[in-house]
Amino acid sequence: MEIKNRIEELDAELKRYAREYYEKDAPTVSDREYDLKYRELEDLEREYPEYASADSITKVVGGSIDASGLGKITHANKMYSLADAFDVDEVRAFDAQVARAVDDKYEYVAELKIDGLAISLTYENGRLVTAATRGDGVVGENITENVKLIKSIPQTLSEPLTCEVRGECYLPIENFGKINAAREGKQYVNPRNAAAGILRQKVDKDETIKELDTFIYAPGEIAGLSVATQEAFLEKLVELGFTVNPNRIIAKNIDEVVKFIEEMTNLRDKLEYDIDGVVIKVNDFDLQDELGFTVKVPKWAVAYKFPPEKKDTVVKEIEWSIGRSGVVVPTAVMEKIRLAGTSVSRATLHNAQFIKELDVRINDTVTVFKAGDIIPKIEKVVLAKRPQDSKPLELPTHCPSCDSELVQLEDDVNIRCINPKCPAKMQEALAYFVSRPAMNIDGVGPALIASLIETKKIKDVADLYKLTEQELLELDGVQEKTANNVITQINNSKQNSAERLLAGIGIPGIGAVVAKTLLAHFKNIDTITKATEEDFAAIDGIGEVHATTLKTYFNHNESLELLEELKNSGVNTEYLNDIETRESEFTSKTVVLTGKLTTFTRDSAKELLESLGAKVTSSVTKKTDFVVAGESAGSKLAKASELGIPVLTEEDLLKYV
Ligand code: 1X8
Repeated sequence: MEIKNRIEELDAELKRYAREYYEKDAPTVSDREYDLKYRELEDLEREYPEYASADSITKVVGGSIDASGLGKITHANKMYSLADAFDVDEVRAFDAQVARAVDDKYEYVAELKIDGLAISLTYENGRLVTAATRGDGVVGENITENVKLIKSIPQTLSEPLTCEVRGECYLPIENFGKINAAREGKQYVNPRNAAAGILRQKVDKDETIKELDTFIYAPGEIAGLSVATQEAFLEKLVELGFTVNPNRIIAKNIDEVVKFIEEMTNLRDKLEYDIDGVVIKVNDFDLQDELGFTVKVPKWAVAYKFPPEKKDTVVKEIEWSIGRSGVVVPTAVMEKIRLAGTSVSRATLHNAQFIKELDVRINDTVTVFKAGDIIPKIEKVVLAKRPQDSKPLELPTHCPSCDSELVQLEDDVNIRCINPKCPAKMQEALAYFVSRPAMNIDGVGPALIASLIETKKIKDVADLYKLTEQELLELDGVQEKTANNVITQINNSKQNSAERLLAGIGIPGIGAVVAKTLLAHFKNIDTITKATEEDFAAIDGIGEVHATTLKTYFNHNESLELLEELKNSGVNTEYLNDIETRESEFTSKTVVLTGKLTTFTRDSAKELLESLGAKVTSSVTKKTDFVVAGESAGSKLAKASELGIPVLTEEDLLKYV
């Protein structure tokens, strides 16, 4: 997934910058750029803590655990996740499974599923000794000091018990609003992420920690508690001083569970905290033991997840912005609503065709949902609520950035700005040209691109290669070191194998993979510019649409001139990565790289593995054949051992170089 890759990429980049800064005393980026990237990483990790690596630069400085870092705690026994049920049928199927496995009568406890952060609390002789996040289920972060500030967590139990209990830490919706209002800079996106951010920060005296609350609901290690059922356990928790959620039932059968689910679905909007479903557990602990666990989840419990929320709101205006290839991207700006934990006021309308099909108009009421639980999308227009005087939306005729006339090509769902000098388009095009999958020019960030365009120092990608250090120094805030580095990076990129150039120039639909296929076949860009549509279409992996787009692109004189100009500046147009794919143990295998590699860079390890016939992917699944782990490998390594996937080291790879 893109976000995960971005997190990994930022972490790797920032670690390199930090090494350059601290160890080599030779920074290659400005402080501002470093700070912006650091903040982007922090924000992403806060928003997607599941992708944050345990040794991220935001937690570890200079390769060692930061003095104020949290540290790790290995759970006494694994903190399992639950199997999901996405509808009532799946809840009934769960019950059928329980019924098959259990001879006696059984009952369920149904509780709310709190949308927070799972925590584990350990008490010795009635005193709180450690607190940990769930982490990857095996190892969590030590949050003991922070947890001591949460009022609902007793530091001393009413009995001197030794036990471990688990529950959810959450931020009440009202406190979420308060904290965001008081927060300078970036807002937390929802209470869950806010809770994660607040609870896992290094500063332990932060006042906002006091705003967190908890519900405890699960036994970790409770040998001394002498309770035989979940319900008795929950009651005991209250006696001991914990806060337990009162919304629960003991259900004699699955119909009662289903009724509870319906009631809780209606209650959801009225609660002061976010919930994302209902947890159903077999009540009796002996029966739980009898049912046992799969490798991943208990067989005696299931989590019913609420379907994605949908809500109606009103479209106030349509914003038009310009994308990389001049595509005009419409965004609906709507009245703010709270949807699945976040405030929503914008949704993409994709393209002109989409707008036509949806027939959305200003002041229309629309039904909004979140795709993949993250991205707000408009499902439909509520026609019954359309104002009498409404008129179909008029598509823009001129570019919002450069005011040149927009065009819609035949069979194209988009309207486009075809002005090659359009600044908005140029910004996007340049950002893509320098990006990792394309020319991979480090140090040329969005801010630098913007000022280069604004000061008219560049008007297309070819101008990058004509930049001088002097010109860079004329820009605000550019120091000599930065200027020097930028020029070096740009110069270095001239030696790239030509598929990077082909991917970088932004032919619609031609990304890194297609570009590589083309260069592997034609060997250089000159030949590609002269190929026919049939030549293209005959290549494995090149579709008819690609073939047409390529031909159209190279039929334009401007395209050929641009390539000529790049070539004259010394940019390589030959395919250099002509490595024969060798037969090896890795041929047709799926490999995941993780941790810090020292002998290889990520790219070179990937390239080597690919030359050995492997497919390199980013997440460890049952389909993964090998994991290559460097230093401080985290959750992916844990996952590999869990799944029994062979783990290799860098040295193992060296044999193939
Ligand atoms: C996760 C959660 C559970 C409960 C409530 N909220 C959650 N987020 C509960 O049992 N009432 S259980 C659970 C888990 O086992 N992963």
